[in-house]
Amino acid sequence: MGRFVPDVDYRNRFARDRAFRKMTRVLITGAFGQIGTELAAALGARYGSDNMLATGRSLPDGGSPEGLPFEPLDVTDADAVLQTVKRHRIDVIYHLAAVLSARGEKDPRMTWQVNMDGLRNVLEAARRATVAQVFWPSSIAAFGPDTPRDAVPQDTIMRPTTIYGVTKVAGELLCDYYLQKYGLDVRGVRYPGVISSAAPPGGGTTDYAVEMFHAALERGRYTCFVREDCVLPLIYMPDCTRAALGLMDADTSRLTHRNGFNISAMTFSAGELAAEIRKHVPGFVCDYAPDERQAIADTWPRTLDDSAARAEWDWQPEYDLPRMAADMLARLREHQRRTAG
Ligand code: AKB
Repeated sequence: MGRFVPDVDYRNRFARDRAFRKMTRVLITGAFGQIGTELAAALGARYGSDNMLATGRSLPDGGSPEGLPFEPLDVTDADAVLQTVKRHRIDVIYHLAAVLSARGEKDPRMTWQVNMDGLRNVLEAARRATVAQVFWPSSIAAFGPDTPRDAVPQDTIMRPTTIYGVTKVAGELLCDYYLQKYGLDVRGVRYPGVISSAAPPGGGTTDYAVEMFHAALERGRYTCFVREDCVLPLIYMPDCTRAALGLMDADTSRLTHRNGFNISAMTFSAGELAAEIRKHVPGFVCDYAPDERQAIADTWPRTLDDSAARAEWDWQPEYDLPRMAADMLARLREHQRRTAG
């Protein structure tokens, strides 16, 4: 029997029809990571908790986000990935399990296994189990020192110098390959550094932008591992979630690209972030002691041209630096109050 390839009608119905979505079964890998924690909650609200399967290597102390059904899953185990997708009759996969840039430099082999073998296992399982859609995030780390630093075009030189960046470029190409060869509807954006309140990042170069908030509230002081004038593109978690859902909902007929969409939200230096936090936390002191992560940051863009995402699926960020900082601090203070009380 021929393979079922979801056609345009299926995808459009899937994207627009709420009742149809409630019959959609969604798998998320890396469900307890920085992006996964909040994206899993948003997906649970959208598709219904019973239709979700949150996976990760183990259940964190706080339990599954929003109490979503959980199963352990090692994405480097191809058979386990395929069996999980088949057993749960998964329709859509959000594949977020990954090793980030700074940690990746400490163990390139493991980074390749998790990021590349993991992606291939997910795409292959999706193809074999006729999954309708896959979301896989790329990153600004896919660019390198030969890329223009400002207004980076959608299609440009991509020669990253970190193993994480190499897996992001290769991953974008692999996703396009599965689309062209097998008709697998796999979509993705190049995320800037993500700022989140619910779950911390781990092992990234842009982690300072989250650590600074926590340190400001807990100690009133932070030693930042990039320079005061280090400028990088960043995005706040609610925009990060909206980007994933917006692209997955996009009408296929409008998409010229499918993977590796540049998305832009905010750009600021570490010093500008510290100054913004100081408006809410008077007396906050930020010192700067750049380490090896500065060298990674120096190879990444400052600003991105995201006109393709705006034109093809109406991408529009909602948070700038002042709005993000106010919301982030309010959420962290609320969390502090709840855990103290
Ligand atoms: C990292 O710093 O490694 C990530 C990223 C920009 O992809 N946050």
